[in-house]
Amino acid sequence: MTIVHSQSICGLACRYGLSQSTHRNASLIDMTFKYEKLSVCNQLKDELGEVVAELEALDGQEECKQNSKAKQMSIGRKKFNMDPKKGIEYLYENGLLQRTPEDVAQFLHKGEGLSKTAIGDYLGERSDFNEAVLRAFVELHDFTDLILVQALRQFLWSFRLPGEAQKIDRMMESFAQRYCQLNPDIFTNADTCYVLSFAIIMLNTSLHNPSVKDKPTPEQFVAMNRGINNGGDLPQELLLSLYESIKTEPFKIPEDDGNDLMHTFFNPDKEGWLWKQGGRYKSWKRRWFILNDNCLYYFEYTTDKEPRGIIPLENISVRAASDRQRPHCLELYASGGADLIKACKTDSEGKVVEGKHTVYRMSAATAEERDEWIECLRRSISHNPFYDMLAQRKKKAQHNLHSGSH
Ligand code: 4IP
Repeated sequence: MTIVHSQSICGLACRYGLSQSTHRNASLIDMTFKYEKLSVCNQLKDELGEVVAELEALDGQEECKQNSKAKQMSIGRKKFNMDPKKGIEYLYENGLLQRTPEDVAQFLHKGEGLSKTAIGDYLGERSDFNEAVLRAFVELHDFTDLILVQALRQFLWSFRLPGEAQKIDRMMESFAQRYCQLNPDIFTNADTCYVLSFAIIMLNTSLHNPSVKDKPTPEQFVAMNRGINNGGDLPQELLLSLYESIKTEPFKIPEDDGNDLMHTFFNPDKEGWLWKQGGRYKSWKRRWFILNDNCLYYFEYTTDKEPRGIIPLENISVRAASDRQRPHCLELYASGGADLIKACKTDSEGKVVEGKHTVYRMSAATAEERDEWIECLRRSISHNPFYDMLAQRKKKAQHNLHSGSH
């Protein structure tokens, strides 16, 4: 810039026929200088104008680009909420997401504008890629030094658990592994963490759902979780602190759309009066039945807190039956070779004893009611593979000790 400037002054002096002596004329030099400055300024101004115009044009393009990216992102989110797979594909195609599990996991974890149901569905999907996304997603949660309830609160808030048993299983397994990885000294294995996580979710339901009449006590909660730590018991203080945490603060779950796990546990599938025939003595008693959590409960009165009997719907089938004494009968019978149906009841002295039924025969008020019960029972028996998986997992958690010690 300095060089250009001095050259221009010489050029100007020549152009105006100014001699060296005239150069010495201060005012002329001053004038020349001013002129030069003006000229350079004008030149710069022009150049600047061009640059500004160019920048403005670029800005416009960038803004346009950004606008269209933002628009595409919003379309992608909407697509994702309607069909997660299609939404993700759309975001890839428009360069808004990289085809890596980590990038997709980040996007889901951030969750901006995304439906938690859709996130849950995508994460639970069975495919190598989705499972890798699930692992990356779980890794974005930091559960270090959190008690299990707090970790579950955080995890279950980031998406909505889908209703499908296999999906729940995969997600909770990843959760348990991650929790144990970050808190290696609490459980002897991830299965224990998994089983206890479910015990907590169910406890939450039992304690806070008004339709569950039978609220477990802290002692019952401790008893329910006996032997799940490699065949040994978890510290009682730990179980009591989990119980206390759930009792004082229920889980905050993403809003219910009627298809999640909480819904499965919260809402009885069916309830109503039926006549039930005794096991050994075939007298008929009118009982209030509630079908829930893959179990059939019966009560003497609708307001009773304790059921008289509980029939877990495992290894059991249901069919219509005819009876000489009662109309519209249905019966539950043991399938899978067992003679007696696995059940428990409270006897006349108030003790909990095993049931003595090879068949539970019930009579409904109308044929329609009988058919409804049969249908609901069938659905409950067949639709919930989750309980089998949980039972298997529990067995594994209880027997790891034995296999581990050999
Ligand atoms: C009883 O008959 C009742 O029917 C019981 O039903 C029944 O128990 C008993 O079966 C049966 O002997 P009595 O009242 O005439 O003695 P509930 O408990 O609903 O009153 P279940 O097992 O059906 O609950 P057994 O198998 O315990 O004899």
